[in-house]
Amino acid sequence: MPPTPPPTPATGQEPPDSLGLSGQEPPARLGLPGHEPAAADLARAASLAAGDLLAPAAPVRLGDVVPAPELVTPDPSADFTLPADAAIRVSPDPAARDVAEQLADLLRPATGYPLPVADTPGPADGLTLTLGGVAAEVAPPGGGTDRGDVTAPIDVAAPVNVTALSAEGYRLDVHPDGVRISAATAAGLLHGVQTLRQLLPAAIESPTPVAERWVVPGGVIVDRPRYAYRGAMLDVARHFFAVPDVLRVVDHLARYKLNHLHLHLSDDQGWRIAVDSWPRLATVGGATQVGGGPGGYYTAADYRRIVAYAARRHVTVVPEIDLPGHTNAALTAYPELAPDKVAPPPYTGTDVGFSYVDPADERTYAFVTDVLGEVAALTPGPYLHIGGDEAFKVGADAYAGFVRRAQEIVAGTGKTVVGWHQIAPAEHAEGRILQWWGTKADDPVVADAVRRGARLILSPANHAYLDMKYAPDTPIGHNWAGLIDVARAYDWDPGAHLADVPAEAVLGVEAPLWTESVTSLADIEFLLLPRLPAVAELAWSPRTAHDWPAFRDRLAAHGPRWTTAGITFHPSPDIPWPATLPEHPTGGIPTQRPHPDTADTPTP
Ligand code: TNX
Repeated sequence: MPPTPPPTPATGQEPPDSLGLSGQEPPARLGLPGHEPAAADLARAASLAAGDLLAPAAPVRLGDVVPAPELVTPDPSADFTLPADAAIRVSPDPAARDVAEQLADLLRPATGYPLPVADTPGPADGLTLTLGGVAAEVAPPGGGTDRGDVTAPIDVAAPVNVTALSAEGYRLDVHPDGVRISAATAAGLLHGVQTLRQLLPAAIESPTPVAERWVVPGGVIVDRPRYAYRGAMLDVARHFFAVPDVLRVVDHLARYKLNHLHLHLSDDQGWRIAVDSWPRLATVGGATQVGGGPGGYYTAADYRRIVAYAARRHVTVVPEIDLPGHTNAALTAYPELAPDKVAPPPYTGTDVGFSYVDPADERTYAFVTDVLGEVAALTPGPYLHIGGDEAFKVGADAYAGFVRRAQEIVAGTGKTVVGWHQIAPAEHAEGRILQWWGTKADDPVVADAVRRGARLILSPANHAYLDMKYAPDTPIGHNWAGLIDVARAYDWDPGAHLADVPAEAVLGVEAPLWTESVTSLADIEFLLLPRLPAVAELAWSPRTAHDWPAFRDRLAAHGPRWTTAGITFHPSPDIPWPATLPEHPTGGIPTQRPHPDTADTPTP
């Protein structure tokens, strides 16, 4: 008899730190020698007993991964069962070792196994992470990033062909004695770890030990991303979210191989990052939010913590300071920046387009230089986002002049400038990136900016905006760009979406979450899941893998994983969730409550 699975762990509570989901670095590990709870011993004994029995097939199939891997070659005769005394062996490299530690942190809570990490060679009877030590593939000139066009097909017959993988690719080999993940970079290894996590039974998400046979389906996966930029945005300005909430969003990104977190750090309702040279931005401008709550802001230490936590998970933070519009909070703190030099009252509503810093005053450019300089100095990633959307009250020439100078200021910090696609008419700046959030497939002004050298991040509001409602009865969210159920989130092709834009101009895809009506971590997760994995698959998987019925089935298996981990999600009727979906305390739906009127901003 296989061991009886224990009851599903309680859900809805914060998962323990050791699961890597709460945003806290763990103080102590379950399953470390000397710290093992009795339940871990029980789990181990049950697993050993189970190993003596005729092994049933692995519960997960090798191809059941989101986002879909590029190449999957199952070998049902090669399933691997993780033994209680398995070790994790890793190439002697600090970044690879850190990935191995993260793998151990992911597996220890549910298995209760010690899973020591060793960077010495040993028998290949456990989990092995091998850093290929080969040069990462270089993108071709012209910014081409859709590696489907630029690299040779993967040769699965080659022993460990990491040279064919892009910078973030990996190869995962499962055979009866163990699992080997090979990659050219630590980022690739971590993506392989996320795949391995999904190949284990759903109970691996349990924060406490579970009696389970930890079987991994046999065969080989070779995988690499379609786009270099795969992201999500969190608006921490309309409502402020404390550091642990942001770290948990990073965990969700990493789980689905997304590699950029765009933080919308300023807007009319709040300024969310401390700036030493203009201190009142945070202390005065950060003191409220939509609906009039207390707001908040990140100190430099808070922001560094987010950046470091993300970096460990190979996620790059992209900070946005929205200019010249969406600046009411800044004007409450420094009225000298306002066109009429009068401090406006704090704004806690949800209208847009009414505020702006004075583009005709040199003091404004001193402010922009100081702020962007400080944010750049805190940010190791290559990008600085200057917003640029909905400055409705600034004339076209003054706007273009402002953007030109802001772009120069960013260049002076050594960063690459990103802006919402409204900056398109302004002069080209070397390497600039436009984030397109339109709803029509034809945008001649943006196509022209691309001809002048701009690259694009695609966030079509009618597919990728995670603040849109799923359905008319969704309790939070907007509908100005339409309703976005999971099928709609999945139903577009970033490589062919915008007319007159060549595929190689597309750097990648981002799913923004605006938070006018979003007030808690549960709300964030409810809107993110299950749509974020749909966006992730568009950004990561080859177009040839695009297949709604298959995606829907693969995604369904994530419901029990989220519930087991205590993660809220929308149980969308598009998805054939397993009948045995563990009960979530709130049914996964945020509590209905009065929320700001989401009757919506104008269509772009
Ligand atoms: C438009 S998209 C905005 C935001 C709102 C959002 C609500 C963009 C660049 N600007 O200011 O929060 O709609 O969906």
